Amino acid sequence: MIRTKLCELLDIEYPIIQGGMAWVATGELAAAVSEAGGLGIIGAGNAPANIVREEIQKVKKITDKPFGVNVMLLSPHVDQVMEVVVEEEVAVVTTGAGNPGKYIKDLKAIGAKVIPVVASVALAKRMSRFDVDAVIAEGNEAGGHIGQLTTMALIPQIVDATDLPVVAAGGIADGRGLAAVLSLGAVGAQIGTRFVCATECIAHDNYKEAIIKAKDREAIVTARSTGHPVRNLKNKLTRKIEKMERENASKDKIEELGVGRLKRAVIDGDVDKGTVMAGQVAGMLTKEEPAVDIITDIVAVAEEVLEKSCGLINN
Ligand code: TUI
Repeated sequence: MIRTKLCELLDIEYPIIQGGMAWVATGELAAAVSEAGGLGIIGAGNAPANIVREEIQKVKKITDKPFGVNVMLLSPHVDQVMEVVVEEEVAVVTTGAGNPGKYIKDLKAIGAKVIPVVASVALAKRMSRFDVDAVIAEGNEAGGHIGQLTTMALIPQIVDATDLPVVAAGGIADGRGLAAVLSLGAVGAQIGTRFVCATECIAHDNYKEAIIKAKDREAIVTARSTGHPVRNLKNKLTRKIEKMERENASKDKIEELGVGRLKRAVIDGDVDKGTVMAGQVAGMLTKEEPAVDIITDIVAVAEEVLEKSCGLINN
């Protein structure tokens, strides 16, 4: 059995956290992942606080198991979303795209576990001076808004730089990936893109199909010039953004073009002109399947890989 410190910390069966993907990670997906023994996460994204509350209540109706909310710190609703998370006494709060420092005291006061997503050693160190429970170190292979370092380089550097438990994210989709990041010193993995293809995920079939069809080099980074690089699948929209970047369009113009595009892909199924956020692992994914099958497969393969690698020492 793969049990790590993360399982004790979060009261979960397997050291797997589902990524808190905006629009994609609704209560349905979070509940399914938590029921299957991982930690399901609602992705608050830019959603208003009342919508986040509805998603939280949806999960509570389906499962008694722990779950979390990912708060995207660039959201215009961030303060109200944090208030809802506190009122609803959510067990785990992950944060993305910024420094959650000013919210930590209130979250800890309700007993929430606080786990910021970081993409650099500097932010991990800053977080270790706050009362956080762990960090999620997210490599550049991830989908959505990303940092610079790869998972392979980032995880050991953060493991060495802090005493916090480190959850690895970015580039992990199966048991081989989980085993690999445990070898790098992580206590578990956060997995996003594979869970987009979960049966319980409400993303439009076109979005799931785009990920399943994607080849290895199709999850590209756009909008670097805005300071908020995003990994997404190549399509008409990314070609337009690339053209604008070549022509030195302003940051505002490029950001304006991106507004509403994630919803257009995830909900409306427009995978040509919408933003199809996905990690580099998109090329590995072959099918839609229930969250419980995803978790069972990841755990079984990781156990097999770790057993085999232990055997290597004796051969
Ligand atoms: O947050 C994510 N992934 C996301 S957020 C998102 S919505 C969005 N869309 C376009 C632009 C911006 C946001 C889509 N995907 N992952 C966690 C993550 N956090 N990755 C990198 C970071 C990060 C980056 C800079 C965390 C902190 C940071 O700096 C904070 C500081 O003050 O140093």
